[in-house]
Amino acid sequence: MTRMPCYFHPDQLLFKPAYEWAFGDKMRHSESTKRAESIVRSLKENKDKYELMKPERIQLKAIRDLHNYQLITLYSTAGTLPEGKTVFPSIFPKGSRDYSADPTNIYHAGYYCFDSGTPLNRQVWTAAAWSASNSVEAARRILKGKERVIYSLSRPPGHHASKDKFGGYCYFNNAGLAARVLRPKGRVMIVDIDFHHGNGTQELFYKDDKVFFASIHGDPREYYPFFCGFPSETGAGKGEGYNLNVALSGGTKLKPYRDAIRKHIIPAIHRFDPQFLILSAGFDTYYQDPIGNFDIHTDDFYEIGLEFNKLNLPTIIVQEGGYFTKDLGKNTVSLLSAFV
Ligand code: SP5
Ligand code: ZN
Repeated sequence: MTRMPCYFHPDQLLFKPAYEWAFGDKMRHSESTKRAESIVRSLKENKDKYELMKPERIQLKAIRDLHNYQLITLYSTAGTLPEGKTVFPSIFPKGSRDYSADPTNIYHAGYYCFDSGTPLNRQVWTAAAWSASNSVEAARRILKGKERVIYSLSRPPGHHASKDKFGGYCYFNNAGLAARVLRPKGRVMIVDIDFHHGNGTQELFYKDDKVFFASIHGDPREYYPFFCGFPSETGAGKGEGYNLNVALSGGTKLKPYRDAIRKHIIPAIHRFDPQFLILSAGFDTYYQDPIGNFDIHTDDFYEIGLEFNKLNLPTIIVQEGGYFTKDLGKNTVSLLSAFV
């Protein structure tokens, strides 16, 4: 039996965001290295099923297929910050004026960002580039057809990042980069099961009829990212009908969650008839998660995984959120085990 390839690079751990600003308070940053460490530990405990591998380092060209040059330049500017210095974007220009920003000036970061929870420091570029390398390598490998399912331990996460903006702990859109690799070879379905709406991924493919984005998440009237993720957002132009949002209230348990997947997402997948599936897998739906507000338990992730494994598509599972670090590894392995 071949084991499931799981991509991860140890230099992803060099990035250690110390704190964040949220709802007016300064707090310990949720997106800690403990997250990846917990997952790596669980994968190693199940060596018979999962094979940890290091990716090739992503080329600038592959990033530029999705993100604009200014955003990339900003991260390399962050790479010149002194050790230990953190910059939080805090000025966010809005409206229709023709602003100009300079990505070589770190204090212009707010132009390329939409929240104050996503710090820049000397290590962010290295970690984000390796995080993206995992999903791109997974996509290239899935095209070879040897394995049907590959896992990308992407950390920092990606689904809030768009072409030209970062935020929500996300710098490069790892799932989007994988989709970009697969798209020339066939229709790509992205299903986002993170607690939060994947606003970045939605934006990237909103006008695209070759990449269908579906997300099931906490109702944005109540939860981050607040201003998008509504069912009325169905795509635009050629992409009209190729975007689907399912918003659920806080406290949702497995049964209504799975019913919503079966009622809304699975039929959309069958209609779209994709050649590839990318699962943006966040685990902040876990009942103990400090940020998410659903009532999903460890064994439930296996049940959720089964819904997608049944489709029998070439599948890339890309790590997104999940902040109850003690159980993150076992929750991840619970989901993955539905695919082995
Ligand atoms: C990838 C991902 O899951 N990003 C989530 C970004 C959420 N940002 C808002 C976090 C608000 C933190 N609130 C902490 C409450 C502690 N009780
Ligand atoms: Zn999330």
